Amino acid sequence: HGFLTDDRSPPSLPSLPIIGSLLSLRSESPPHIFFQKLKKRYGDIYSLMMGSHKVIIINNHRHAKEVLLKKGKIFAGRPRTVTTDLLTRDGKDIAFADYSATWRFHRKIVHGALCLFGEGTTSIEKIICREARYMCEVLAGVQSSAIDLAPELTRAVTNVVCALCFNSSYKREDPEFEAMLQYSQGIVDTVAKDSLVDIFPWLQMFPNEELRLLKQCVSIRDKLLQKKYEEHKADYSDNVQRDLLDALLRAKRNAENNNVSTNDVGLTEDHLLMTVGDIFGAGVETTTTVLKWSIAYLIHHPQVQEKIQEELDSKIGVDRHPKLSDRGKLPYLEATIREVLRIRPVSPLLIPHVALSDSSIGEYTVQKGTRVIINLWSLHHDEKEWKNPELFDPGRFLDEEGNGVCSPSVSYLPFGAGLRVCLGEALAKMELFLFLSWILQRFTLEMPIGQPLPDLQGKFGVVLQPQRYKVNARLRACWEKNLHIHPDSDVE
Ligand code: HEM
Ligand code: PLO
Repeated sequence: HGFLTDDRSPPSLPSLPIIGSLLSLRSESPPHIFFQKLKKRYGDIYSLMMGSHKVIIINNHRHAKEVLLKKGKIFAGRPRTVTTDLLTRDGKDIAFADYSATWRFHRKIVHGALCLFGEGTTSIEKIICREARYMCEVLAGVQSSAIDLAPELTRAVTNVVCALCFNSSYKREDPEFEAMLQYSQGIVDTVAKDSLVDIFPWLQMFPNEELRLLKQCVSIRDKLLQKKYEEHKADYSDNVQRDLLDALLRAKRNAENNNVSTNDVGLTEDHLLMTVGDIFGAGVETTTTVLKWSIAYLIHHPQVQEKIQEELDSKIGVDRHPKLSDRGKLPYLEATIREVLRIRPVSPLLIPHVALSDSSIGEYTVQKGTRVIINLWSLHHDEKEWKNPELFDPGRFLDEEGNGVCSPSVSYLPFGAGLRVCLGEALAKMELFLFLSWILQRFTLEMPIGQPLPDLQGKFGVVLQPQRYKVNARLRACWEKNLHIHPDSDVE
C-alpha cells in the first residue's frame, strides 16, 4: 500500500483487439449498458484497447468530476476518428474539434450570438412560443387519430434553431425540411458510435455500406449549409446581425480587414460552415430526442401527466399561454424534465475526451493521448446514489414540501461539465419547458387503442433515441372552444 502509486494503470480488459468488435457486433447490449455491466467485474474505472487506442471507461461521479472539472483542462482533448473527420472536415467544428485556440474562439462566438438572442427584439422565447403555437394548431387538427408526433416535434425544434442560425424557418412539407430529416437520421445512425472503421481506420480501404451512407448524408448536409452560407454572404451587412451565421461572418470580415490570416485563427469558410452545422445538428437532434422520451414516459405514467396538468391548470389556467417566467411556478414539470434527462441521457457516453498530457485519475496514472469515456449512464443509474434507479419518478427531484425542485444526488450531469460542457444547455431547457407546457396545457397524450406502449430501451447512436411510437393527442375539455377564441395577444 502506498508504495506502488507511481505507475498504476486501471484494471484492463483481456483479449484486447476483440473487444472493439464485441461492442458493436457481439454484445447484445448497447455500449453504455455493456460498460455498466463490466463494472461488476473490473470496478468503476477500467481500461480497454480499441484497435491501437487505449481507452479508459469511467463509471462513477467522483472520477467523472475529476476528469471534467478538477483536471478539465488536461482532459479537454477530443479524439480524431474516421466518421467525425468526415462530418466535420477534420475537426473544424466545436464538438469534435480537439482543444485549441480555434475551438475556444468558436465557442465564444456561438455563446455571444446565443446571448444576443436572449435580449434582442426577436427573443428566443418569442421564437419558441411561435413554434409551440403552430405545433398545437396542427395537433388540434389531427386529434383522435393515432399519429407519430416526431415529425411535428422535429419541425418545431428545427425552426427554433433555424431562426437562431439562419434567420429562416420551414413550412410543413417543405422538401428541404424533408431532406434534412433524412440526412440527419443517417448521420445520427452512423457517426461516432465506435463503429469498426473508427477502431480500425484501415478498414476504410474496403467497401463499407455504413461509411457510404454517411458520406452521402454529409454531402447533402454540406450542400444545404453551403446554400445558406452563399445567401448570407450576398446580403450581409456590418450594421445588422440577424443570426449566428452573421456573427461568424462578421468575425471573418474583421480578421480579413485586419489582414489576419483566416486560416491561422480558424475563420475559413470550412470553419464557419462546420460550426454552424454543429449548432444546427445539435439543436435539432438533442431537444427533439428529449421531447420524444418525455412523451414516451408520460404515456407509460399517466399519473405523472395528470399531475403536470393539475399544476398547469392551477398556476396558469387556460386564459394565457405558459411563459419562461412561469418556470419557478411549475416545479413538477421541471422535476419531470430532470428525471427524463436522468433516466434516458441524450448522450450516455458524452463525447470521448482525450488526455492532453500525462496525468492521473484517482490513484491511477494516465498517459498523454489516452481516451477517456465518461459513462453517464452508470452515473445516472448508480444504486449507491439513486433509489430504484430504473424507476421513472419525477418526485425524486422535488423538495419535501413539493414546492420546489432539488438535486438529490451529485451523480447527475446530463449536459456534462467543465470546459466541454454543453453549449446549448440554457436553450435546450427553455425549449423543453415551453414545448411541454404548451402541449400539456392543451392536450392529453394517450395510447391509441390497439397500439403497443412505446419501447423504452432506446437505440444507441451518437444520441440515444427512442423507437418510433404513435399517440393520440386529445384536446382537453376546457380547450375545445378555447384554442381559437383566445389568441394570445403577445405572440404573433
Ligand atoms: C456538448 C448534452 C442540447 C450544443 C454536449 C455534451 C453533452 C450534451 C452531454 C458533451 C459534453 C462532453 O463531452 O463532456 C446535451 C443535452 C441537450 C443538449 C442533454 C438537450 C437536452 C444542445 C443544444 C445545442 C448543443 C440545443 C445547440 C445550441 C452542444 C455543443 C457541444 C455539446 C456545441 C460541444 C461542446 C464542446 O465540445 O466544446 N451536449 N446537449 N447542445 N452540446 Fe449539447
Ligand atoms: C446530429 C446529426 C447532424 O446532422 C450533425 C450533428 C452535429 C452535432 C452533433 C449532433 C449531430 C448529435 C448530437 C451532438 C452534436 C454535438 C453535441 C451533441 C453530438 C451528429 C451532443 C449531445 O453531445
